[in-house]
Amino acid sequence: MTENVSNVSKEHAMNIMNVDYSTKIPNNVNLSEDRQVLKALEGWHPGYMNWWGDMGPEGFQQSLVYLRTAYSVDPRGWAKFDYVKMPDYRWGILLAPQEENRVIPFGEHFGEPAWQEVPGEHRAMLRRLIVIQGDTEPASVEQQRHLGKTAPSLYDLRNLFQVNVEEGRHLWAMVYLLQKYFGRDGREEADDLLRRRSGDADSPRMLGAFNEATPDWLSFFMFTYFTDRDGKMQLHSLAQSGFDPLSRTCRFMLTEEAHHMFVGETGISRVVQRTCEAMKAAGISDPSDVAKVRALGVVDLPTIQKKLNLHYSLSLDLFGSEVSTNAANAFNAGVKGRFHETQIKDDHRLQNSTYPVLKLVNGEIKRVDEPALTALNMRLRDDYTQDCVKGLLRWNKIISTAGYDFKLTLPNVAFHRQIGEFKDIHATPDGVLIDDATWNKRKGEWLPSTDDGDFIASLMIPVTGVGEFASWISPPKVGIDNKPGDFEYVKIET
Ligand code: BYC
Repeated sequence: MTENVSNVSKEHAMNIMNVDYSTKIPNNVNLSEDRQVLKALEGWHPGYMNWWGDMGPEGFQQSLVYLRTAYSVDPRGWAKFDYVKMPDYRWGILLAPQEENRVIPFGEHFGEPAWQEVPGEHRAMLRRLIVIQGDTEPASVEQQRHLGKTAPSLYDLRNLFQVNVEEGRHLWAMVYLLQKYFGRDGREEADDLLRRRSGDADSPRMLGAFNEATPDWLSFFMFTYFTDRDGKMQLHSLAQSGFDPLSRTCRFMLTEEAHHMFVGETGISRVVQRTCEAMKAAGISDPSDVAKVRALGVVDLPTIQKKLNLHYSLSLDLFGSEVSTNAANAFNAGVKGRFHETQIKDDHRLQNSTYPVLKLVNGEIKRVDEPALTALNMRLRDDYTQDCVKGLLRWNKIISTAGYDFKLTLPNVAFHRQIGEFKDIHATPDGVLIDDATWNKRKGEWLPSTDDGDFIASLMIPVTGVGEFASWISPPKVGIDNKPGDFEYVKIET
């Protein structure tokens, strides 16, 4: 009997999860009965399409791309694959199902019912976080818009476009929250999200890393590995939010985000794999012999390390200052929690606890206990670093299996920072403090130089033959949607 009842309710839940495609904007939030928000979103739609036309992927807009589109938010079968022209992609509003009786899992409202509307006293803070989150999504599309022209294969080209359309959808997700819950100023913020531009001198995107260039595919893989992983951590924290619609939105975004990090992790794996194979075939025993390795038409491991140093350090900046009253206030208010908040065994209020923070003390990098509340950015950043290590283990396994004595490593958190404790000093990747002159003399050893960039650029020759791959990257182990190696992921319109 109990089982029957639960089956019925499961089925009911599944129906709710299915996406309504009858309105112009696919959704599972009953937009057809929410005329005001539907109207606001429909009003915003043309501006979005203009933005996509101006700032989305350059070229390929009439090509058929084998894309995955969400049709339900049920984790077991939420997506279907089909050929779609990117401008016809069904961007929409998808929230994870509402959890019955969900309570606020942290902060001073701990244990109170989650909010279905914006609490007045936390309105400004919530709006700010939603706007910052929203701003990163179109920014990444803008940063990646030129990459289609130099894709190393149709498989990679398709993955780039999948990432791009989903970042576009994540922008829709934040715009929905702004338009539904924040009235006129929410609508203005939604318009501004289409106005700012990555790297623009007058109207840049809000966070540092989103104004940097993504000049080549190695950067793209590093970005999707390291910067999208900041996205994962931040979305996890916002998924804990007491503001339930934000929590539900972020929970569904995380399912899409996972593919982006997969693209990064496997992309770097494939570059490393190819380099090792080429070095072996050529009988090169020293992977640091950069000139010899480059002559093979692959990216040498020291240059991969430099790219890693750059993207990891830029991504660390996205966590804000190690000690932050903003973070403490957001936690206290029940607006932004910790990674895996509900699984942490403590009082979820943190009024009396401390957390060790890396700080600069008398010219040395030291751990200092700080109130846990103000140290929340540091804690999330530590969780992030742990999460990053997994990829390094895989890449290093490839290198050691090929018989090379070379290890990719994460640079010290004091290296190349523009935000927080270490922004005013220079440190080597090993965490040794150095003066300005030494930094200026040696930074080319640790960060990609113009020469490194030119070399990588020289490899970025598009490969568009079905089942073919550029010289510097291995084919993937499995295809998308289990397609065979010779699958035409993008039918390029010429
Ligand atoms: N650049 O107390 P502080 C993603 C500002 S990625 C520029 O140190 P707080 C994605 C800060 O705004 C995830 N400014 O830090 C990935 C504040 O300014 P105001 C995006 C910065 O506030 C790939 C001042 O410095 N989501 O989804 O505790 C592809 C002092 O702030 C930066 C989120 O970030 C910076 N790096 O934490 C696509 C979640 N860092 O207010 C998508 C929402 C700090 O004094 N955002 N500042 O003018 C947040 O939770 C927080 O705003 C931050 C900063 C974690 C970003």
